[in-house]
This record gives sequence, C-alpha cells and structure tokens, in this order.
Amino acid sequence: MTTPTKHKKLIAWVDEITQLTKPEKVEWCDGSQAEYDKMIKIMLDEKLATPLKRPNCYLFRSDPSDVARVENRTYIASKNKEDAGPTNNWIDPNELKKTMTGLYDGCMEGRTMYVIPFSMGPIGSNIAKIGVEITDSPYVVSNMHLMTRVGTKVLEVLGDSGEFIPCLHSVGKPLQAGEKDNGKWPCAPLDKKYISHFPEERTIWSYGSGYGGNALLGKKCLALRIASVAARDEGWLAEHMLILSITNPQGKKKYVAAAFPSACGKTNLAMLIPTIPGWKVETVGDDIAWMKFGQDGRLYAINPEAGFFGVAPGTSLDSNYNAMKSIEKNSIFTNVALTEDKDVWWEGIGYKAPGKLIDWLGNEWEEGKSDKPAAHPNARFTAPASQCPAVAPEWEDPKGVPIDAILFGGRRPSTIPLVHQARDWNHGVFIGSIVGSEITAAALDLQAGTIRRDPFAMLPFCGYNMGDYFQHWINIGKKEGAKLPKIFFVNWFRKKDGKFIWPGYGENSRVLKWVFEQADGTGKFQDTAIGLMPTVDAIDRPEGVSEADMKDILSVDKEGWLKEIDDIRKNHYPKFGNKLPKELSVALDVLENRLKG
Ligand code: GTP
Ligand code: SPV
Ligand code: MN
Repeated sequence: MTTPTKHKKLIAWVDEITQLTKPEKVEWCDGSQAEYDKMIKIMLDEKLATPLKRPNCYLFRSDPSDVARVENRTYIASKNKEDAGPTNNWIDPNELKKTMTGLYDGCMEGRTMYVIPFSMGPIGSNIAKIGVEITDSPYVVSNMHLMTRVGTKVLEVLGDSGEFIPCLHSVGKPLQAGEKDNGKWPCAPLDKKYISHFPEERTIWSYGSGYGGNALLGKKCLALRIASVAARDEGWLAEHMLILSITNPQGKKKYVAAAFPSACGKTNLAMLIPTIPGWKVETVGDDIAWMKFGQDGRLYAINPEAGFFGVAPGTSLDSNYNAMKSIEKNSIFTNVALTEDKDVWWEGIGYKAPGKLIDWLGNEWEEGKSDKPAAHPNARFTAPASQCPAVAPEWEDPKGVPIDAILFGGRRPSTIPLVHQARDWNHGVFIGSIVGSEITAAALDLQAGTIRRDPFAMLPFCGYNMGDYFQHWINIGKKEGAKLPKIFFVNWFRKKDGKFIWPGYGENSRVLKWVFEQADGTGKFQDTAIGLMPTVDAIDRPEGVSEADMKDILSVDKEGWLKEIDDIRKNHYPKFGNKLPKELSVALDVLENRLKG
C-alpha cells in the first residue's frame, strides 16, 4: 500500500511505531464504507462480531477484564508530578515510556497495524483538532468511523506539515504464527493495561485495552485530557458536557451545556423529549463540549464527536426514544445480551427478555433464573449522531452554538435539591468544584454506589492539576467583555425509601424550562442560603410526585448541607493545597455563614 501523505513527521512516526510493534502489515485508513465493511468482515471471520437482525448492526462481547475505563491504570505523565495534581495518577514520563516501550516491542506481531487520521470537530473547522490513531484493533477502526470523522479528507487538511496529536494504541495481544483470535476478545491483563497521556508533548499512548474511552483515543484521551491542557493554555474550555438546544412555545431558542459524571444522564438529557407541551429539545452533543469565546463575548460550544458511545442499560423507547431510534441501523453493540432472533436486549430496554438469551459473557440466560444481569451494566452502543431524530440542524456548525446555561449534576440520593442556581460565575465555579456522585459502572476499578467528589464531572478526565483547572474556570469569568452563561446545579436522583422521587427523563424538561426562564430573565425565583431556587409554583409538579415530596426536593436541607460543607472542608478542598483558588474557599465560608445565619 502506498503512503497517502507526504507529511514527513507523520510518516516518520508511523515508521518508528512499525519498527517497534512489528505488525504483519500496515494499512492507512480512508474512512470509506468499504473499509468499514472490511473491518466487520475481519471480525466476523474471527468470530468476534455477531451479525444482528438490525441492518448493518453487530454485537461484540469483550473480555471481563475489559468492560469499562480503568481509572487506576490511567496516567497523566507530565514532567512534574505537581502538574498532574492530586487527583491524577502520575508516573515520570521517561520511566513510563520505558515500561510501555517494552510492552509495545513486538506487540502487533501477527496483526495489521491501522493508521487512522481523524478530526475531532468538523473537518477543516478552525476549532477542530486532528489526531492520528495507530491501532491493531479493527474494532477500534470501525468505532472510530462512527465516533469521529476519519480518512483521506483529514490528511488533505493536515497537508505536509500540519499539526496532529499522535495517539498510539495496541490491544497488547500479539499473535503467534498461525494463531487467531478465534472468538476471544484480544487484550492484556489488567496490570498490563496503561492509558497514558504526555501533556507537554500532546501525545497519547494506550496499551492493553480495546474498550471505549481506553481505546477510542479521540474521545476521553484527546478531546478531554489533552484538549483540557490546550484549553488552559489557550483560554478556552474542554469539558465533559452534553450540548442541547431548547426552544420555547414562542420559538425562542437557547443552548444548554451540562456536565454530569459518567453514566449520570448526559445522553438522556441531550436527547430528551419534553413532557411539557410546546417545548422542543434538540441534540448538539451528548458527552463532550469544546467552548470558546466568540467576538460577541459569548461562549460558543462545538461537539467534537460524530457519534454516540452510549450506555445501553436503562435505554428504552420510554426513557430515551431518540437513542432507540438512533440505534436501529449502522450501529455497534458491545456487551449487551443477544436474543434468539438475533436482536439485542438489556436490563431496562422496556420489555421482558423474549425467551432464552445469550448474556454478555456468552452464556445462556433466562429471565428470573439468574441473579446476574444479561447485559453488562456498562454495555454500550456506538451510533452515528446523524441518525438521531432529534439531532439539531446546527450540530456540525463549525462556529458552535452560544451557550446560555451550564448545568452541573450527579447522582445524589440526599441533600442536593432538584435544582438551584449560582448567584454569579464564581459561585458557579464553586458549585462545579463540589460536584459529587454515586460511582457508576462506567469505571471498572471503582466500587459502584459509593459517593465521591467528581468536580465538574472531570475527575477522570482533567489532563492537569485540578487546582489549576479551578483557577482556569475562575479566569474565564474574568475575561473582558465576557457574556457568561448562568450556572445551575441539578439532581434527578433524590431517593426516598430506596426509590427515585423525581421521575426524570422527559420530565426533566420542567427543570430545563425554569433554566430557560432564568437565562431569559423571566423565571420566578427566591434567594436561599445555597443560591437561587425556583419558587414553589415555578416548576409544575409531574404526575406521581406528591406535594410533600416536591417541597422536599425543592427546599434547602440545612443539616445535609452542613455535613456537605464539613466533608468539603475536611476531605475535598485540602487536597488542592495552595492551588485552591481563594474564591472557592471564600464561597465555602459564605455558604456556611448563610446556612448558619
Ligand atoms: P457516559 O456516556 O458514561 O458519560 O454517561 P451519560 O452521562 O451519558 O449517562 P446516560 O444518559 O447514558 O445515563 C446513564 C444511566 O442513567 C442510564 O441507565 C439511564 O437510564 C439513567 N438515567 C438517565 N437520566 C436519568 C434520569 O433523569 N433519572 C434516572 N432515574 N435515571 C436516569
Ligand atoms: C464515560 O465513561 O464518561 C464515557 C464512556 O463516556 S468512555 O468513552 O468509555 O469513557
Ligand atoms: Mn462520558
């Protein structure tokens, strides 16, 4: 195969990696349908893919050691440990490179090495960034086709000397002569997996995992960890946020970005169908937002991705109609269950398992006969964003969309009310900095269910010192002429007797309506100790929520908040030492005084 580029640095890098990893052959990806079909054919032949009855859809079952991100194997290898900060795993970059070079040596033997030129953001847009992922996984190639913009056009934009972010990936399972995968998902054992970032060099090295954010390097690795470093240096924001547009019955439109930790409802909110008449929500992005100041001083957001890598369990026509429609064709399913007639099934799909299933581990499974779920809790679908019926017509606009409101949230069974609003930008940064959530199945190495602080939903995704990141957010608010979005804190996950009080999903539109009105200056609100809150009549009560419960989730739980403050003071803020912006410790004092006063 001839090399489709004259880019010297790129060619030299590909040569260097070829010599190190020793693949059987090298292929440059062009992003074509034929290429996609070829990847699928390879995986069908290797019994890694199962064809489904949905047109052009395939099921994959990964290895049980490779079902989610692995936070304790994810590294920010900056030159100085302090630059990685208290919340990231750090290894000296030279030491890490030495270890990983040892692992990469010969790691692609018996496999094809694919070179994937991809663009995060519309190709050629001045907001977009180009990456090149080298991988030995056809699963990664096909997923990158759906999640990013891949191919020849990217090389054209890159030209002979354009800038690109090198993303090196291997599943870490070389093949002996004659050996085949033969149905076994290739990956390395847990203690050999490394998801490494070299922020000064803007380089990513991933080894040993083929799953999701560990392997599709444009997503969390490039668009968040590396991009957050670029954003700090260049005065913009790279965030773990969905982007949606909301239009009121009079046709007035606003844009909302929202940061919730993994598996806490971004995809669902981005695709929501309002239960309140006359309102419309459209999807710009479901996971990542890059926001830059426009000439007019407003923050404009683009979705750097081209597809959804969404949580399958809990997705049904009732909970997320638009996601269900997005995955009717041309989609990849990973670790869901298989029905006898070759369709997918998962817990919370909205109907009972039709007969015997094959579970995500490849075993027979029958409803009621097993105490284990048929689909892995972090089972995912990959689908092109263009297939979403609610996708906003402007979702690929290179200018981005002007953000009116930013929401922070997480899974909090108590204390945090349904919604409250920051009084100003710094108070909003404070709110972002104290986000906490019950841990979900989106990370393999963490105990699901326990609450941890996940500031800005960026704990696993910030490529530098989180204290500096807080300061960066404060600095954004100081930009001259900035017309900043309003900031809110939402919580759909309050519980009573083990059950969610708030029905969530489409009913969250009631909260979005108040957010819209507040951004518009027409909302009804009251000032409270924790911030601005809707008056009792400002948000309509949905069916199934009692008046008392509604009051409960819309009031300030003073005792709960005092405990919260105590925890922030003792366990959260001290981690950041002298990097903690004084604005945040002041905001904490103000909150305490207001609650006690
Ligand atoms: P990542 O892709 O990991 O970043 O996740 P996400 O933030 O996009 O989460 P997603 O929308 O996929 O939702 C994760 C889980 O939360 C699914 O099982 C949903 O059904 C559930 N969920 C989403 N929104 C709500 C809600 O409003 N209320 C309740 N109770 N559950 C919700
Ligand atoms: C997340 O965990 O926040 C995800 C899934 O969006 S992954 O791409 O695997 O990181
Ligand atoms: Mn995510």
